[in-house]
Amino acid sequence: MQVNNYEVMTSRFEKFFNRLKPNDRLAIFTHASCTDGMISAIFAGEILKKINIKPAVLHFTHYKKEIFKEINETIRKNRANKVLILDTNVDTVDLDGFNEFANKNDFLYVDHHPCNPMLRDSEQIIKAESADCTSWLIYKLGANLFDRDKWTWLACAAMVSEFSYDKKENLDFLIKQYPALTKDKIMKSVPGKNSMKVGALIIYYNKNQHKIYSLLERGDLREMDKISREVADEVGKYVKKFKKEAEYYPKEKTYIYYYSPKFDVSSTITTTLSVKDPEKIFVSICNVDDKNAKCSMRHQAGFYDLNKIANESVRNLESGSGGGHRKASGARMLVKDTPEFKKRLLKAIREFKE
Ligand SMILES: [Mn+2]
Repeated sequence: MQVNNYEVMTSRFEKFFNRLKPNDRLAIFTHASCTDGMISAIFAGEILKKINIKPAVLHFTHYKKEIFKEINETIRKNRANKVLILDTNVDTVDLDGFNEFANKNDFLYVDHHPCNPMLRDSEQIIKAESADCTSWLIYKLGANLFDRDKWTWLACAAMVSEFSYDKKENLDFLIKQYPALTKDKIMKSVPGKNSMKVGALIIYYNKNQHKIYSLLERGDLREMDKISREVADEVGKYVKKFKKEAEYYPKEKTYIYYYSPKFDVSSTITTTLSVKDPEKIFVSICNVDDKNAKCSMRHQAGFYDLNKIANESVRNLESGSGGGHRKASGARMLVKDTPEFKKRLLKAIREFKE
């Protein structure tokens, strides 16, 4: 059940942190590769510093069907007796797993993804509306628990990246901090730029979440600026190379480019190209590691349904998965299957023109 009352939420939040004891072993789970997941964990860490508790483990995780296998295993390995779950939508992805976990553990779950209607409300759950991103919730509900002034800039960056400004009260809060900010030019505002910088850190240190955590925790803005410039340069470099080096299929109006950027910027690159040339289909294929490849495809004009096309192109491929939205979609497959994937992709494009 979604909770909309901040007094109720604050009381649940404070109760959890107030019952932590110095010798407790706390496991924190948060959403990996996500600005909100990362900033939520930083704020929780600041609260814990205040009460002299060092978490036994901080674990970054992705949504998946059996997420509680991973959570339970991590709890067991780290002998944790208290658990904090942030921004991970676990009630929707694995409700059975959650219910079983909830019976056995002392925990707090803070999240803002649409609530599973079957989720039973409890003192240990804070499920807020979507516009109240998890970082914002911890910032707001933790008013009595940590020195927030130092962190307002980062809370605002999270709010921009999660579209929290769609709610009037949240937009008002942002404007109070940054009077020049307007909703239609929000990405040009200070928190808009900061959200891009945090996003660049997440792309750059893709596989090393703890490194991102420590940079943000230290507030190393110099390093952040440097990295976001480097990420922007890498995007710029491949946007230029793409049309020159990609294979072009005139009948399918499709560019396919197989390349290896220094870090995972392929979705930004394909989006950038597609916005400029909306009638074409842009396809990036990049290796994730020696065995696995990922593809991102974009087509703005809407003559093709990329969700269907991505789905069709990976059907029955070993470890293949694909889908997304009509204009923006993605797929994963084994590196050895990329030639077959390309063949199927072009065939699906020919067949699914609407
Ligand atoms: Mn979130």
